[in-house]
Amino acid sequence: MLNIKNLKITLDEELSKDRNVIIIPHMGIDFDAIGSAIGLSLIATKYKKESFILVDDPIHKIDPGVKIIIDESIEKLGTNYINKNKYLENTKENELIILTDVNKSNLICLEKEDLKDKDIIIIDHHNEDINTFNTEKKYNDIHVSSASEIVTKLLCTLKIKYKEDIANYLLAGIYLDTKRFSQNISSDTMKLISKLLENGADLNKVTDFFSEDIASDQRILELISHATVSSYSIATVIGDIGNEYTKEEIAKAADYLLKYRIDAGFAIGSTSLEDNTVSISARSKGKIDVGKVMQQLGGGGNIYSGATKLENTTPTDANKMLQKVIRPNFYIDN
Ligand SMILES: [Mn+2]
Repeated sequence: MLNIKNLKITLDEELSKDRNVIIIPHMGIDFDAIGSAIGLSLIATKYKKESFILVDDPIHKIDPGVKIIIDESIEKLGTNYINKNKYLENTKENELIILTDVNKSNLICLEKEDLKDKDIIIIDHHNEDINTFNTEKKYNDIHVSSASEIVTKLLCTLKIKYKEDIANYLLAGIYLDTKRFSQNISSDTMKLISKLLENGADLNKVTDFFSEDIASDQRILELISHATVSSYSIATVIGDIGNEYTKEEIAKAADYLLKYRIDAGFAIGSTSLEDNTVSISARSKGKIDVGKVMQQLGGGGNIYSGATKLENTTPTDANKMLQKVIRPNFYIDN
């Protein structure tokens, strides 16, 4: 594994070659993945290399704040984005792949095969497993707060100047992965946050990216308004037929149910109308093992939280299946 100085040397070498750069964040793109990816595309630009950020998440599944950053970066910075099909159509043998905020093939939109002869650099802060790409050019430190922290450090090491927009995106990445600056902060993280602020980052703008989207919040409240409480003090909400929800919305609805005087809450809704996929999220206050309930439906979790995804069904039928497997024996004796 590389240290930051070796990573600088590696980038120096790899970005001096005549090639395009493809920056790959994880699927389910979040603030850290996008912030670090945009920072890396700036680095590629400084080496006069054309770079593309590979994003293949369906637009409606992208967090609204992340979507704002993507749109802003296109408009203000001219950042290039590419989807999976476009990438596969135009891929060139000698291109440089940089994975950021991810190191595993099962968490990106491409197959391991697609990258088998490619030059790959990994910049990450996650555990590795059998799906991790095999490359010498890897900077993966699980003790660092975020990929955005690593890229901020890289910008400092490479003495690359950047504007306030990029400072904001990187700060948003650190903000997310430190749970609003409350976890996993080292003195190095603080120094780099300070650098970002010196470069014009504005915490008000960053927290704005994280604001709830009114439309999405209203959909969750709409879901909640249909809640029914069955026997065993279990609340269930079923999404409108023909309405598509994100997994996060379903999860938030289940979270929300626990505000009420119930033992457990289940939220059910279509997450893909095209594939007839229905997701169920389950939350419990501890009396019911909702992980076990979700296991009965092919999912999993623990006592307090669980989820499953059902194919080829409707929310109504998914609810029937759910009600059948909710039995008193999932109550925990105490
Ligand atoms: Mn991260």
